[in-house]
Amino acid sequence: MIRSTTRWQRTAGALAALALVVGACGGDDDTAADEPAAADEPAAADEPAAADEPAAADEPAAADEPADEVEATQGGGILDAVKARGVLNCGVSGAAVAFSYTDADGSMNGIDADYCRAVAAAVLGDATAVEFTSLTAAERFTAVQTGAVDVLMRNSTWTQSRDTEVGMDFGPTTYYDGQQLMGRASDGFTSASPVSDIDGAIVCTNAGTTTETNISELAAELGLAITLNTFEDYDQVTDAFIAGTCDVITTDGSGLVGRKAVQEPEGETWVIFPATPISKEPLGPVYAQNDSQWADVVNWTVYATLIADENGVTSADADAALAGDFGAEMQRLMGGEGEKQTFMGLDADAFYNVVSQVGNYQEIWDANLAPVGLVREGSANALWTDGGLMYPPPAR
Ligand SMILES: N[C@@H](CCC(=O)N[C@@H](CS)C(=O)NCC(=O)O)C(=O)O
Repeated sequence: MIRSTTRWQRTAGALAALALVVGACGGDDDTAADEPAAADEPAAADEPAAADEPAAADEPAAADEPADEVEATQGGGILDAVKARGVLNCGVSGAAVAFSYTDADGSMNGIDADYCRAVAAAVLGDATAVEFTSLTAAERFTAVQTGAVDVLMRNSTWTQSRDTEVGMDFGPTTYYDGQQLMGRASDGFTSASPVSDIDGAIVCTNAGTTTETNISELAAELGLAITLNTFEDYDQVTDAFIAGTCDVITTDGSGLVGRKAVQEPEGETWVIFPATPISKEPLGPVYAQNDSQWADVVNWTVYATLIADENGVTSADADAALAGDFGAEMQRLMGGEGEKQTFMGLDADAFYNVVSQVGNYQEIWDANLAPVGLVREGSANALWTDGGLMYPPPAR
């Protein structure tokens, strides 16, 4: 299902830089405020609500519980299937700013889209050999289970339930994120606003996410009365916010920064709070369980971009790295003396193709996340040598 290009994508180019810092708002929709809905139970998340009708809170459903009749058909052999097909089927959002969104020219852009290209470069030697499939949060894991996609690069949080009962395996985290909320400064929020300031508010997000379960649980713990409305995708969530039918929207902080950068209306100030996210959202590749060869391929593709970053090897340096100018580890990783790529069913130059065609992690960041104002320095996404959590194992 390929989404059409939306109005906000046309403005994606005109992005204002914005640091990952924020402000705040308060429920000013009096009607919502004085009839607090039973907000502690999240909507039946996997039931995508009718497009613009928010799903009201009733029976909680395990957000991404797969439909029983879905038969997991991926018992291994994904690498050979992709090689035989000559194209990588990659699941993305298509509506997640800076992560995966369909550009005005129809191209798919963002850090998740670039990691789809990196896997295609590693397996097929061609970063363009990707078939992108846009999936809502509620649809995404079924597409992995049924083999409709070989890998999911869709700002998906690694959780215990997804890594077990939902039948997924998770690759290295490509973006350490955390859930935050966004409201209007004109409603009184500031970047220091506590979560309790949303008491009585209509809070909106997309269905099938950790987002809705996180905010429901926290609201219950804090004894807040919120009305939680969920929508099929984030375009609808942001449209409802702009229309004023939502007081506050919530998702991963990076998603709010992206939406603020491309959709904040003239004369209105959207602020993100609280300063410390309310959850851990380690976002990364997702693929079917029980295929360790495919897991190695996807995992080491991500590690290759981080090891190149560690060694300061950019896409322009791939040849010099292959020649040994950046040391033995980089020479191995590029396919030179003592290469290890062929032990996982790849060509020796698999990661040479990744770095030369897509870039290292910093280049991928600069191309997709920096334009919306996401700052890597000082964040959990910095390299371990700079105080962050990015710590790829050694290529030896
Ligand atoms: N990381 C969370 C949330 C993922 C999520 O769906 N985020 C939103 C906001 S950025 C999104 O991708 N929206 C795009 C869409 O709805 O397609 C999860 O894995 O459940």
